[in-house]
Amino acid sequence: MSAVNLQTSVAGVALSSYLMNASGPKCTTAEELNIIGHSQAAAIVTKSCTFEARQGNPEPRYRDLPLGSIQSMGLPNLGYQAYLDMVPSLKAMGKPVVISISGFSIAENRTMVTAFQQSDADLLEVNFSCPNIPGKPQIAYDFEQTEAALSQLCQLGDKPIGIKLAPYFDMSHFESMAAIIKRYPVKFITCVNSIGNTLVIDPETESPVIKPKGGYGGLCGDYIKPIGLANVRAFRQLLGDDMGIIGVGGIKTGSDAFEYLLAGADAVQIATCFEKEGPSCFQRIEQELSDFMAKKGYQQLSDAKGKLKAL
Ligand code: OXC
Repeated sequence: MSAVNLQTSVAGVALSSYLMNASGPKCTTAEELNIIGHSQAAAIVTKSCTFEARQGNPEPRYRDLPLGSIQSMGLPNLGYQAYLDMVPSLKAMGKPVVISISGFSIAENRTMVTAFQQSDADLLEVNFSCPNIPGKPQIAYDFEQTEAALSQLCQLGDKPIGIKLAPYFDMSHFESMAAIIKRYPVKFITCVNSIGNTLVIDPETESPVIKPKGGYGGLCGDYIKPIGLANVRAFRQLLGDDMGIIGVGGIKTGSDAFEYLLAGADAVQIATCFEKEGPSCFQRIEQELSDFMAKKGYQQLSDAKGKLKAL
């Protein structure tokens, strides 16, 4: 259907196109995952699971904003066992299954990674960067903890392990994280998670727009696209062509997706746009990306991947 060939792969797993959902909105229940399975998304990505099921943070915990959203969901999910039980029915929909795992300790992550290593899931994305759990700082900002976790989680089976990273803002942080990643068999990275602990205030009510953590929440959507692009670009340069890189942050058009391709992403994930528009966004953005690339005379993703031009 696409004039341009949008087939790609991440960590050796073939994808029929460049776009999938992010572990974020509308991917928690079997019903929601079924909708993704029947959409044009190239893979089914689950909501980050924890050891036990969670209701998540108190409401209101999500607010649409003019250029995106702020949220502090607090990892509401069914608990890892439910997703483990769901793997066969998700796989039956005929596309790769990406399991997002977000334990509150290395021991919990070990247990969950071990369990999913023995399942038919295709990729395991360990979330080191949820900003919304009171009292649990993001592992991705603690380089020692990140290293301690990777040293244990990468040896639990042959399925490709990736990590979902927090947004970094300093070159030295890109370099430190890349050096750690290189020491372990991490097969892919997903960057970026929301920008944590931002504050949106309603001047009429004189309060924050979300309740958890006194209003501090993860900023998503257009606001964070330049940060997502910078993280993908920096890690592509530091980690080389063999690292799988999935870009996330503010993708809502084909040209947004194309910018992530130029920065070096192998695939992209859609969060806020999927939340606002629903599953038709995957086909629309895919078509827009194909049209945009066709107009430039490109035939496949590799024609432009990582080929950001110098000024
Ligand atoms: N990042 C996550 O990893 N999780 C969700 N929000 C976010 O920004 C959540 O559930 O709070």
